[in-house]
Amino acid sequence: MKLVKQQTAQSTPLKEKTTTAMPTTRAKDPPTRRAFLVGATSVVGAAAAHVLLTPFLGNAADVTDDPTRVPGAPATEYGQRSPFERVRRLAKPQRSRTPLQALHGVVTPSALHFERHHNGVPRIDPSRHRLLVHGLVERPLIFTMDELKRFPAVSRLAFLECSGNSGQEWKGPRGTSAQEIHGLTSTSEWTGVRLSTVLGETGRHAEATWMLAEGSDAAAMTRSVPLDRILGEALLCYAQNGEPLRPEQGYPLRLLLPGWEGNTCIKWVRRLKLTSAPLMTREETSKYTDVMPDGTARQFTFEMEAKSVITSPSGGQRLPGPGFVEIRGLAWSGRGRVERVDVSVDGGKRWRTAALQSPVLPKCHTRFRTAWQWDGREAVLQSRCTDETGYRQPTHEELVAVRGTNSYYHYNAVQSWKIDEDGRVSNVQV
Ligand SMILES: Nc1nc2c(c(=O)[nH]1)N[C@H]1C(S)=C(S)[C@@H](COP(=O)(O)O)O[C@H]1N2
Ligand SMILES: [Mo]
Repeated sequence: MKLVKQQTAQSTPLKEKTTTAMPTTRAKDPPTRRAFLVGATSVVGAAAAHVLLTPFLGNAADVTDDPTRVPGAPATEYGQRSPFERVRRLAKPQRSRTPLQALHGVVTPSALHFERHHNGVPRIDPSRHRLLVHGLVERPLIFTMDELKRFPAVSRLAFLECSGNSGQEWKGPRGTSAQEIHGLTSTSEWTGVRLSTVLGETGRHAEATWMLAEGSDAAAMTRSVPLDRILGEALLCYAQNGEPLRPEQGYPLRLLLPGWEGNTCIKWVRRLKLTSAPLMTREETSKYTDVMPDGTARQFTFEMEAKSVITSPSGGQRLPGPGFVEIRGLAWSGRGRVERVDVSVDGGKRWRTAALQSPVLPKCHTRFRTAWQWDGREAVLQSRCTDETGYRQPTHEELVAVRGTNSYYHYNAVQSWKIDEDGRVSNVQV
Protein backbone atom coordinates (compact mmCIF):
# COMPACT_ATOMS: atom_id res chain seq x y z
CA MET A 1 0.00 0.00 0.00
CA LYS A 2 1.18 3.45 -0.84
CA LEU A 3 1.33 5.75 2.09
CA VAL A 4 1.26 9.45 1.47
CA LYS A 5 2.92 11.66 4.02
CA GLN A 6 0.38 14.10 5.43
CA GLN A 7 0.83 17.65 4.11
CA THR A 8 -1.28 20.59 5.17
CA ALA A 9 -1.40 24.14 3.73
CA GLN A 10 2.08 25.18 4.88
CA SER A 11 4.89 22.79 4.15
CA THR A 12 6.78 23.26 7.42
CA PRO A 13 4.84 21.77 10.31
CA LEU A 14 4.75 23.92 13.43
CA LYS A 15 7.58 22.92 15.71
CA GLU A 16 7.01 22.85 19.40
CA LYS A 17 9.73 22.83 21.98
CA THR A 18 9.83 19.30 23.26
CA THR A 19 9.18 18.98 26.95
CA THR A 20 9.94 15.32 27.25
CA ALA A 21 12.81 15.75 29.74
CA MET A 22 11.85 14.77 33.25
CA PRO A 23 11.66 17.80 35.58
CA THR A 24 14.67 16.78 37.63
CA THR A 25 16.40 20.14 37.44
CA ARG A 26 15.54 21.03 41.03
CA ALA A 27 18.17 18.65 42.33
CA LYS A 28 20.85 20.68 40.50
CA ASP A 29 19.38 23.96 41.69
CA PRO A 30 19.87 24.08 45.44
CA PRO A 31 21.04 27.70 46.04
CA THR A 32 17.58 29.22 46.43
CA ARG A 33 16.46 26.48 48.70
CA ARG A 34 19.68 26.49 50.68
CA ALA A 35 19.44 30.24 51.22
CA PHE A 36 15.87 29.83 52.29
CA LEU A 37 16.54 26.93 54.63
CA VAL A 38 19.47 28.66 56.31
CA GLY A 39 17.12 31.55 57.00
CA ALA A 40 14.52 29.25 58.49
CA THR A 41 15.30 29.30 62.21
CA SER A 42 13.89 25.86 62.97
CA VAL A 43 16.15 24.06 60.48
CA VAL A 44 19.76 23.90 61.64
CA GLY A 45 22.72 21.49 61.85
CA ALA A 46 22.13 17.84 61.09
CA ALA A 47 18.45 18.39 60.45
CA ALA A 48 19.28 20.86 57.67
CA ALA A 49 21.41 18.27 55.85
CA HIS A 50 18.49 15.88 55.92
CA VAL A 51 15.97 18.48 54.79
CA LEU A 52 18.13 19.58 51.87
CA LEU A 53 17.88 16.10 50.41
CA THR A 54 14.08 16.07 50.43
CA PRO A 55 11.77 18.49 48.67
CA PHE A 56 10.60 20.96 51.31
CA LEU A 57 6.90 20.29 50.89
CA GLY A 58 7.42 16.54 50.90
CA ASN A 59 7.99 16.20 54.62
CA ALA A 60 5.14 16.69 57.06
CA ALA A 61 7.62 16.67 59.99
CA ASP A 62 9.09 20.00 58.79
CA VAL A 63 5.93 21.90 59.63
CA THR A 64 6.30 24.67 62.18
CA ASP A 65 3.76 25.56 64.87
CA ASP A 66 3.35 29.08 63.55
CA PRO A 67 3.66 29.40 59.74
CA THR A 68 3.52 33.20 60.03
CA ARG A 69 6.96 33.21 61.70
CA VAL A 70 9.04 31.45 59.04
CA PRO A 71 9.33 32.22 55.35
CA GLY A 72 7.35 29.87 53.16
CA ALA A 73 8.74 27.44 50.61
CA PRO A 74 10.04 28.81 47.31
CA ALA A 75 8.20 28.50 44.03
CA THR A 76 8.62 25.18 42.24
CA GLU A 77 8.61 24.06 38.62
CA TYR A 78 6.06 21.30 38.95
CA GLY A 79 3.70 21.29 41.92
CA GLN A 80 2.88 18.59 44.39
CA ARG A 81 0.14 18.20 46.96
CA SER A 82 0.43 18.87 50.67
CA PRO A 83 2.40 16.18 52.51
CA PHE A 84 -0.64 15.81 54.76
CA GLU A 85 -2.72 14.43 51.91
CA ARG A 86 -2.34 10.71 51.43
CA VAL A 87 -5.27 9.75 49.19
CA ARG A 88 -4.18 7.20 46.61
CA ARG A 89 -5.32 4.87 43.88
CA LEU A 90 -5.76 1.21 44.81
CA ALA A 91 -3.23 -0.25 42.41
CA LYS A 92 -2.73 -3.77 41.12
CA PRO A 93 -0.40 -4.42 38.15
CA GLN A 94 -3.10 -4.14 35.45
CA ARG A 95 -5.52 -1.68 37.01
CA SER A 96 -5.79 1.03 39.61
CA ARG A 97 -8.94 2.57 41.06
CA THR A 98 -9.94 6.16 41.66
CA PRO A 99 -10.65 7.04 45.33
CA LEU A 100 -14.12 8.40 44.55
CA GLN A 101 -14.98 8.77 48.25
CA ALA A 102 -12.14 11.24 48.78
CA LEU A 103 -12.74 13.57 45.82
CA HIS A 104 -14.69 16.81 45.48
CA GLY A 105 -16.50 18.27 42.48
CA VAL A 106 -16.44 16.26 39.26
CA VAL A 107 -12.91 16.43 37.82
CA THR A 108 -10.61 13.56 38.74
CA PRO A 109 -7.04 14.75 39.36
CA SER A 110 -4.94 13.21 36.59
CA ALA A 111 -2.70 11.45 39.12
CA LEU A 112 -5.80 9.70 40.51
CA HIS A 113 -7.51 8.81 37.20
CA PHE A 114 -8.17 5.08 37.21
CA GLU A 115 -5.94 2.90 35.03
CA ARG A 116 -6.67 -0.21 33.08
CA HIS A 117 -4.07 -1.77 30.84
CA HIS A 118 -3.78 -5.26 29.48
CA ASN A 119 0.00 -5.40 29.37
CA GLY A 120 1.44 -2.40 31.16
CA VAL A 121 2.01 1.27 30.40
CA PRO A 122 4.37 1.75 27.46
CA ARG A 123 6.98 4.51 27.40
CA ILE A 124 6.53 6.38 24.13
CA ASP A 125 8.62 9.19 22.64
CA PRO A 126 6.03 11.56 21.13
CA SER A 127 8.46 12.71 18.44
CA ARG A 128 8.56 9.15 17.12
CA HIS A 129 4.88 8.35 17.55
CA ARG A 130 2.80 8.05 14.37
CA LEU A 131 -0.88 7.53 13.63
CA LEU A 132 -1.64 5.52 10.48
CA VAL A 133 -5.13 5.87 9.00
CA HIS A 134 -5.82 3.32 6.28
CA GLY A 135 -8.27 0.72 5.00
CA LEU A 136 -11.33 1.97 3.13
CA VAL A 137 -10.05 5.55 2.81
CA GLU A 138 -9.34 7.65 -0.29
CA ARG A 139 -5.83 8.54 0.88
CA PRO A 140 -4.04 6.47 3.52
CA LEU A 141 -2.07 8.89 5.68
CA ILE A 142 0.46 8.87 8.48
CA PHE A 143 0.28 11.70 11.01
CA THR A 144 2.91 12.92 13.46
CA MET A 145 1.86 14.36 16.81
CA ASP A 146 2.77 17.88 15.61
CA GLU A 147 0.54 17.44 12.59
CA LEU A 148 -2.37 16.26 14.73
CA LYS A 149 -1.93 19.20 17.12
CA ARG A 150 -2.02 21.63 14.22
CA PHE A 151 -5.64 20.76 13.39
CA PRO A 152 -8.45 22.72 15.07
CA ALA A 153 -8.67 21.46 18.67
CA VAL A 154 -11.66 20.77 20.90
CA SER A 155 -11.91 20.30 24.67
CA ARG A 156 -14.68 18.67 26.63
CA LEU A 157 -15.28 17.10 29.99
CA ALA A 158 -16.27 13.44 29.86
CA PHE A 159 -16.27 10.47 32.17
CA LEU A 160 -14.46 7.30 31.22
CA GLU A 161 -15.68 4.07 32.79
CA CYS A 162 -14.39 0.52 32.43
CA SER A 163 -17.28 -1.80 31.58
CA GLY A 164 -15.89 -4.12 34.27
CA ASN A 165 -16.48 -1.44 36.90
CA SER A 166 -18.51 -2.81 39.85
CA GLY A 167 -18.57 -6.21 38.08
CA GLN A 168 -17.88 -8.18 41.25
CA GLU A 169 -21.29 -7.05 42.60
CA TRP A 170 -23.19 -9.35 40.21
CA LYS A 171 -22.51 -12.16 42.66
CA GLY A 172 -23.45 -10.26 45.81
CA PRO A 173 -22.07 -7.40 47.89
CA ARG A 174 -18.37 -8.17 47.43
CA GLY A 175 -16.48 -4.90 47.69
CA THR A 176 -16.11 -2.70 50.74
CA SER A 177 -15.50 0.89 49.64
CA ALA A 178 -16.73 3.18 46.86
CA GLN A 179 -13.20 3.06 45.46
CA GLU A 180 -12.95 -0.71 45.52
CA ILE A 181 -16.42 -1.26 44.04
CA HIS A 182 -16.88 1.68 41.66
CA GLY A 183 -13.39 3.19 41.25
CA LEU A 184 -12.97 2.27 37.58
CA THR A 185 -14.61 5.54 36.50
CA SER A 186 -13.06 9.01 36.33
CA THR A 187 -13.72 12.38 34.69
CA SER A 188 -11.22 14.58 32.89
CA GLU A 189 -11.23 17.52 30.56
CA TRP A 190 -9.96 16.00 27.34
CA THR A 191 -8.42 17.94 24.46
CA GLY A 192 -7.65 16.73 20.99
CA VAL A 193 -8.68 16.73 17.37
CA ARG A 194 -12.01 15.40 16.18
CA LEU A 195 -11.78 12.05 14.43
CA SER A 196 -14.04 13.57 11.74
CA THR A 197 -11.39 16.25 11.07
CA VAL A 198 -8.73 13.60 10.51
CA LEU A 199 -11.03 11.49 8.33
CA GLY A 200 -11.76 14.66 6.36
CA GLU A 201 -8.11 14.48 5.27
CA THR A 202 -8.08 10.80 4.38
CA GLY A 203 -11.55 10.64 2.84
CA ARG A 204 -13.73 7.59 3.29
CA HIS A 205 -15.28 5.02 0.97
CA ALA A 206 -19.07 4.60 1.09
CA GLU A 207 -18.75 1.06 2.44
CA ALA A 208 -16.50 2.16 5.34
CA THR A 209 -18.96 1.59 8.18
CA TRP A 210 -16.64 0.31 10.93
CA MET A 211 -13.27 1.37 12.27
CA LEU A 212 -10.59 -0.70 13.95
CA ALA A 213 -8.39 1.15 16.45
CA GLU A 214 -5.07 -0.33 17.59
CA GLY A 215 -2.77 0.66 20.46
CA SER A 216 1.02 0.57 20.50
CA ASP A 217 1.28 -1.04 23.92
CA ALA A 218 2.56 -4.58 24.51
CA ALA A 219 -1.08 -5.75 24.39
CA ALA A 220 -1.50 -4.03 20.98
CA MET A 221 -5.13 -3.79 22.00
CA THR A 222 -7.67 -3.52 19.19
CA ARG A 223 -11.39 -2.79 18.99
CA SER A 224 -13.87 -2.28 16.17
CA VAL A 225 -16.45 0.47 16.45
CA PRO A 226 -19.33 1.46 14.13
CA LEU A 227 -18.18 4.64 12.41
CA ASP A 228 -21.42 6.57 11.96
CA ARG A 229 -22.34 6.19 15.62
CA ILE A 230 -19.07 7.66 16.87
CA LEU A 231 -18.17 10.32 14.30
CA GLY A 232 -20.15 13.09 16.01
CA GLU A 233 -18.15 12.98 19.25
CA ALA A 234 -15.01 10.84 18.79
CA LEU A 235 -11.80 12.62 19.73
CA LEU A 236 -8.15 11.79 19.22
CA CYS A 237 -6.90 13.22 22.52
CA TYR A 238 -3.44 14.42 23.38
CA ALA A 239 -4.27 16.37 26.54
CA GLN A 240 -6.01 15.77 29.84
CA ASN A 241 -6.87 18.43 32.40
CA GLY A 242 -4.80 21.02 30.60
CA GLU A 243 -1.52 19.13 30.19
CA PRO A 244 -0.37 16.30 27.95
CA LEU A 245 -2.08 12.95 28.63
CA ARG A 246 -0.56 10.95 31.46
CA PRO A 247 1.31 7.85 30.22
CA GLU A 248 -1.31 5.75 32.04
CA GLN A 249 -4.08 7.43 30.02
CA GLY A 250 -2.47 6.81 26.64
CA TYR A 251 0.33 9.33 26.12
CA PRO A 252 0.82 10.69 23.57
CA LEU A 253 -2.51 9.89 21.85
CA ARG A 254 -5.74 8.09 22.69
CA LEU A 255 -9.13 7.60 21.17
CA LEU A 256 -11.98 8.92 23.31
CA LEU A 257 -15.55 7.85 22.59
CA PRO A 258 -17.54 9.78 25.20
CA GLY A 259 -20.05 7.62 27.07
CA TRP A 260 -18.81 4.36 25.57
CA GLU A 261 -17.19 1.54 27.52
CA GLY A 262 -13.59 2.33 28.39
CA ASN A 263 -12.11 -0.51 26.32
CA THR A 264 -13.22 1.18 23.08
CA CYS A 265 -11.09 4.22 23.98
CA ILE A 266 -7.85 2.79 22.66
CA LYS A 267 -4.80 4.28 24.32
CA TRP A 268 -1.38 4.87 22.75
CA VAL A 269 -3.33 4.66 19.49
CA ARG A 270 -1.15 4.08 16.42
CA ARG A 271 -3.54 2.79 13.77
CA LEU A 272 -7.09 3.35 12.57
CA LYS A 273 -8.40 1.10 9.82
CA LEU A 274 -11.73 1.75 8.12
CA THR A 275 -13.53 -1.49 7.31
CA SER A 276 -16.95 -2.65 6.10
CA ALA A 277 -17.57 -4.89 9.13
CA PRO A 278 -16.28 -5.42 12.68
CA LEU A 279 -13.04 -7.43 12.64
CA MET A 280 -14.13 -9.66 15.56
CA THR A 281 -10.98 -9.19 17.61
CA ARG A 282 -10.44 -10.87 20.95
CA GLU A 283 -11.77 -7.80 22.76
CA GLU A 284 -15.20 -8.09 21.13
CA THR A 285 -15.63 -11.86 21.13
CA SER A 286 -14.01 -13.70 24.02
CA LYS A 287 -13.94 -10.46 26.06
CA TYR A 288 -16.37 -7.57 26.49
CA THR A 289 -19.51 -9.49 25.63
CA ASP A 290 -22.35 -10.04 28.10
CA VAL A 291 -23.65 -13.56 28.69
CA MET A 292 -27.42 -13.42 29.13
CA PRO A 293 -29.54 -15.78 31.29
CA ASP A 294 -30.29 -18.02 28.25
CA GLY A 295 -26.57 -18.46 27.54
CA THR A 296 -26.43 -16.27 24.43
CA ALA A 297 -24.01 -13.35 24.47
CA ARG A 298 -24.78 -9.69 23.81
CA GLN A 299 -22.04 -8.20 21.67
CA PHE A 300 -21.10 -4.56 21.04
CA THR A 301 -22.77 -3.14 24.14
CA PHE A 302 -21.01 0.18 23.87
CA GLU A 303 -22.94 2.73 25.93
CA MET A 304 -22.39 2.91 29.66
CA GLU A 305 -25.87 3.20 31.11
CA ALA A 306 -26.97 5.58 33.84
CA LYS A 307 -25.37 4.97 37.22
CA SER A 308 -24.73 6.73 40.50
CA VAL A 309 -23.01 6.16 43.80
CA ILE A 310 -23.11 7.95 47.13
CA THR A 311 -19.47 8.70 47.85
CA SER A 312 -20.04 10.15 51.31
CA PRO A 313 -21.00 8.50 53.53
CA SER A 314 -19.81 5.32 51.83
CA GLY A 315 -18.41 1.88 52.62
CA GLY A 316 -15.58 1.79 55.13
CA GLN A 317 -16.38 5.27 56.51
CA ARG A 318 -17.88 6.00 59.92
CA LEU A 319 -20.27 8.78 60.87
CA PRO A 320 -18.96 10.70 63.89
CA GLY A 321 -22.42 10.72 65.54
CA PRO A 322 -26.07 11.64 65.03
CA GLY A 323 -26.86 15.00 63.48
CA PHE A 324 -26.29 16.78 60.19
CA VAL A 325 -24.84 14.79 57.30
CA GLU A 326 -24.50 16.06 53.76
CA ILE A 327 -25.03 13.07 51.49
CA ARG A 328 -22.77 13.51 48.46
CA GLY A 329 -22.24 11.47 45.36
CA LEU A 330 -21.63 11.16 41.65
CA ALA A 331 -24.04 10.27 38.84
CA TRP A 332 -23.40 9.80 35.13
CA SER A 333 -24.84 8.36 31.94
CA GLY A 334 -23.21 7.34 28.69
CA ARG A 335 -26.38 8.36 26.88
CA GLY A 336 -26.33 12.03 27.79
CA ARG A 337 -27.07 14.32 30.71
CA VAL A 338 -28.13 13.30 34.20
CA GLU A 339 -31.73 14.45 34.52
CA ARG A 340 -32.34 13.67 38.19
CA VAL A 341 -30.82 11.85 41.15
CA ASP A 342 -33.11 10.55 43.88
CA VAL A 343 -31.76 9.60 47.28
CA SER A 344 -33.30 7.25 49.84
CA VAL A 345 -32.23 6.77 53.46
CA ASP A 346 -34.62 3.86 54.13
CA GLY A 347 -33.50 1.30 51.56
CA GLY A 348 -35.69 2.57 48.72
CA LYS A 349 -39.09 3.01 50.39
CA ARG A 350 -39.15 6.79 50.07
CA TRP A 351 -37.12 8.99 47.75
CA ARG A 352 -36.20 12.63 47.66
CA THR A 353 -34.59 14.52 44.79
CA ALA A 354 -30.99 15.62 45.34
CA ALA A 355 -29.53 18.94 44.16
CA LEU A 356 -27.26 18.71 41.10
CA GLN A 357 -24.12 20.83 40.95
CA SER A 358 -24.07 22.87 37.75
CA PRO A 359 -23.02 22.72 35.03
CA VAL A 360 -24.63 19.36 34.31
CA LEU A 361 -22.74 18.16 31.25
CA PRO A 362 -23.56 15.25 28.95
CA LYS A 363 -21.55 12.04 29.47
CA CYS A 364 -19.79 13.57 32.45
CA HIS A 365 -19.72 12.84 36.18
CA THR A 366 -22.34 15.01 37.87
CA ARG A 367 -22.10 15.89 41.56
CA PHE A 368 -25.26 15.56 43.65
CA ARG A 369 -25.86 16.52 47.26
CA THR A 370 -28.69 16.41 49.78
CA ALA A 371 -28.94 17.25 53.48
CA TRP A 372 -29.86 14.61 56.05
CA GLN A 373 -30.32 14.50 59.82
CA TRP A 374 -29.12 11.13 61.03
CA ASP A 375 -31.09 10.07 64.11
CA GLY A 376 -28.51 7.46 65.13
CA ARG A 377 -30.60 4.49 64.03
CA GLU A 378 -29.77 1.92 61.36
CA ALA A 379 -30.31 3.30 57.84
CA VAL A 380 -29.77 2.19 54.24
CA LEU A 381 -28.63 4.92 51.86
CA GLN A 382 -29.24 4.66 48.12
CA SER A 383 -29.03 6.91 45.08
CA ARG A 384 -30.83 6.40 41.78
CA CYS A 385 -29.96 8.24 38.58
CA THR A 386 -32.40 9.07 35.77
CA ASP A 387 -30.85 10.34 32.54
CA GLU A 388 -32.21 12.64 29.88
CA THR A 389 -33.49 9.71 27.82
CA GLY A 390 -35.80 8.80 30.73
CA TYR A 391 -33.77 5.67 31.58
CA ARG A 392 -33.73 5.02 35.33
CA GLN A 393 -30.89 3.19 37.07
CA PRO A 394 -32.19 -0.26 38.11
CA THR A 395 -32.09 -1.87 41.53
CA HIS A 396 -29.92 -4.99 41.86
CA GLU A 397 -33.08 -7.09 41.65
CA GLU A 398 -34.36 -5.34 38.52
CA LEU A 399 -30.98 -5.65 36.81
CA VAL A 400 -30.59 -9.35 37.62
CA ALA A 401 -34.17 -10.01 36.44
CA VAL A 402 -33.12 -8.93 32.94
CA ARG A 403 -29.46 -9.86 32.80
CA GLY A 404 -29.19 -12.87 35.11
CA THR A 405 -25.86 -13.36 36.87
CA ASN A 406 -23.71 -14.75 34.06
CA SER A 407 -22.40 -11.29 33.19
CA TYR A 408 -19.33 -9.55 34.39
CA TYR A 409 -19.55 -6.26 32.48
CA HIS A 410 -22.08 -3.43 32.56
CA TYR A 411 -23.24 -3.64 36.18
CA ASN A 412 -25.05 -0.39 36.98
CA ALA A 413 -27.44 -1.28 39.80
CA VAL A 414 -28.30 1.03 42.69
CA GLN A 415 -25.64 0.89 45.42
CA SER A 416 -26.89 0.42 48.98
CA TRP A 417 -24.82 1.54 51.96
CA LYS A 418 -25.97 0.36 55.38
CA ILE A 419 -25.31 2.61 58.36
CA ASP A 420 -25.09 0.76 61.69
CA GLU A 421 -26.10 2.33 64.98
CA ASP A 422 -22.42 2.96 65.66
CA GLY A 423 -22.14 4.93 62.40
CA ARG A 424 -20.19 2.33 60.45
CA VAL A 425 -20.99 2.19 56.73
CA SER A 426 -20.97 -1.11 54.82
CA ASN A 427 -21.88 -2.50 51.40
CA VAL A 428 -25.20 -4.38 51.26
CA GLN A 429 -27.70 -5.37 48.58
CA VAL A 430 -31.35 -4.89 49.55
N1 LIG B 1 -3.95 0.22 23.89
C1 LIG B 1 -4.75 -0.02 24.92
N2 LIG B 1 -5.85 0.74 25.07
C2 LIG B 1 -6.69 0.52 26.10
C3 LIG B 1 -6.45 -0.52 27.03
C4 LIG B 1 -5.28 -1.30 26.85
O1 LIG B 1 -4.97 -2.22 27.61
N3 LIG B 1 -4.46 -1.02 25.80
N4 LIG B 1 -7.36 -0.75 28.04
C5 LIG B 1 -8.72 -0.30 27.77
C6 LIG B 1 -9.61 -0.40 28.89
S1 LIG B 1 -10.20 -1.96 29.25
C7 LIG B 1 -10.07 0.69 29.56
S2 LIG B 1 -11.27 0.55 30.76
C8 LIG B 1 -9.53 2.04 29.29
C9 LIG B 1 -8.96 2.63 30.57
O2 LIG B 1 -8.48 3.92 30.37
P1 LIG B 1 -7.58 4.62 31.49
O3 LIG B 1 -6.50 3.66 31.87
O4 LIG B 1 -7.09 5.89 30.89
O5 LIG B 1 -8.48 4.89 32.66
O6 LIG B 1 -8.52 2.03 28.31
C10 LIG B 1 -8.76 1.13 27.25
N5 LIG B 1 -7.76 1.32 26.23
MO1 LIG C 1 -11.96 -1.71 30.81
